[in-house]
Amino acid sequence: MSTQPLRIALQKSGRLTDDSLALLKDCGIKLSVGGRKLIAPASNFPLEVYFLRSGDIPAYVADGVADIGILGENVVVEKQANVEQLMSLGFAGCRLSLAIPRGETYTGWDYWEGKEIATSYPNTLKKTLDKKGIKASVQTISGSVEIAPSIGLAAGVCDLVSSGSTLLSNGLKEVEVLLRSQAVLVANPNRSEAQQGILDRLLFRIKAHLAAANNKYILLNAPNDKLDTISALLPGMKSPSIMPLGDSGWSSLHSVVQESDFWDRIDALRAAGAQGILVLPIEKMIV
Ligand code: PRT
Repeated sequence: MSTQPLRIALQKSGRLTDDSLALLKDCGIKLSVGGRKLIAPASNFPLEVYFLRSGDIPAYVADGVADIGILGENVVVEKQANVEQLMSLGFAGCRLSLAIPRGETYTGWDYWEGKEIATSYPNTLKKTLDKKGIKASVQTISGSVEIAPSIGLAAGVCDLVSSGSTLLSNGLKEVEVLLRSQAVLVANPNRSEAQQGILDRLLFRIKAHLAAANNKYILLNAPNDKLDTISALLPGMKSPSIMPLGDSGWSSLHSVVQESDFWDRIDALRAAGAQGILVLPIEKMIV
């Protein structure tokens, strides 16, 4: 009996599309994507891709039309659909923020009392206002939210921000962050054993890819009398590999360092006496 493929919903066209497809490619999954196809099967993995609007993905996954999906966490929160959030994927970072005209003085949450706020995220905004005990009027609009104050539709906006240049060019300033978001993998909570098996294989590959992207392979030379200090700065996956150099009194250390504190660690290694430091990208990392 042939295995039923796992169905994954991806954004058809937009900010998430390229990174979502690149992630599957980095997981070694080959798709026949082309033309205007809405469904693309993988040729070397039991996966079938459905291309949908990202706003529709929570409902499709919750209803079981797709088994899993990739979309912004902001949409998962807003749609309140019955989906399980499996993991963050590290791209499409943004925040959902409140913004007001630059010339206005912001006085904190009380500022919003009795005011009108334009947004495409009414559920998330209303929930936050309720939590803060603020009574404001939420105007739901589906696009070009940032022009609402200048046309007299609202006192402020609640919209997604990444670089901040859209707010700037519309004469607005960010005053509160409601939510920080990135792309996430979600799943229908009711999975068969077979679907779970395919999902586990996919998760294993995604984790290996993300771990590799967040780490670097490092090689360096260390004087033997400094080995303990330098090794302590290189916890790696277990501990560094240490090999004697031809030059007596010196050793070569190999390890893995995290991207997040990479430069601080390099500074500490140099200060501790490390020399000839080489840093290489990692293709995949199985932890
Ligand atoms: O697919 P569908 O049509 O349903 O969705 P969509 O129109 O919302 O898609 P798209 O491609 O615009 O956004 C998809 C996802 O990308 C969002 O749900 C977020 O998770 C994520 N994302 C990351 C962003 C941004 N950054 C972003 N900056 N989505 C939208 N923006 C917009 C924002 O609304 C504002 O208009 O970009 C503008 C602000 O950008 P900056 O850089 O000027 O601050």
